[in-house]
Amino acid sequence: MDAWRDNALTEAERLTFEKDGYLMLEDVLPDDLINKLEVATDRVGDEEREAREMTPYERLSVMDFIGRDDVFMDLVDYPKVFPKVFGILGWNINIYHSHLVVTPPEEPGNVSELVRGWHQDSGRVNAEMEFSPRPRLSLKVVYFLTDCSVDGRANFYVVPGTHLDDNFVGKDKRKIDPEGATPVLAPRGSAVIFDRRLWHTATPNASQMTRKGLFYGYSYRWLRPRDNMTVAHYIDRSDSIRQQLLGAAPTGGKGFSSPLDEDVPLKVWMEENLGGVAV
Ligand SMILES: O=C(O)CCC(=O)C(=O)O
Ligand SMILES: [Fe+2]
Repeated sequence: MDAWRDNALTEAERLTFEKDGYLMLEDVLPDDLINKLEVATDRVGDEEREAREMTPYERLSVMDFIGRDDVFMDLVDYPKVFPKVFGILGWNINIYHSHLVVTPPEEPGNVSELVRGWHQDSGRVNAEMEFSPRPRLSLKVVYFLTDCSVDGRANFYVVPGTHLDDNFVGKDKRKIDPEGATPVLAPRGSAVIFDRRLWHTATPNASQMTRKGLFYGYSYRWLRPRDNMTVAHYIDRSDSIRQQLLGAAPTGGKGFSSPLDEDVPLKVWMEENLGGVAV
């Protein structure tokens, strides 16, 4: 895991993330890995499209996908990206949610309504947290398997720097682009890390190219998972840090909020490799 040390979050990256609410990392996935991820994504996508009786043109989102193929596990603690995640959130974390999104080109002849759905992530968390600005609590990493470096390809849209503005988009304005709406121009093989509070939306695909993205959500271990996290079949095959990230049960009842070292091997690794870890 020397690679984790070599890829630690830099001060410049931290400042970008704190200022903009997101961070793009280009060229993190090599071609052979992207190809394997694409095969697995297509398989899961085809299975779901059939089960849900969807047309080939509809946007497909599959939650809780990471336990559906070995290759998806490679991204849980991916060396070029995961150090950024623990650099931002610290060590008491796990994956709490995942989704795989396939956005095909629109049906020929269909005039896109360009519908947006501007939001902050996490549903009721935003309604029930009384403090403003609301706390970060979680973030997502999106791995782009297809090239979104050009606008119009179902790009992930954000308004940079809005993560501390709880009311940036009013309830009745969620379907139109607010001022500052920006496509994240992410090339194939890049990863984008975003703060759950950043105002963002999916967009329609006006191109001839299917967009494929894999979303990995990381949160503090004391937050409840946002999907079923069907990964028990991977626990025995995983090293201890990956077990932590997959949400392995702690040694005792208080282990999510007051963990022992055995519950959080990532903490031990950080102390041994990065020197004195705070709190
Ligand atoms: O598919 C997208 O571009 C956005 C999905 C989204 O809103 C999310 O993952 O939180
Ligand atoms: Fe979202």
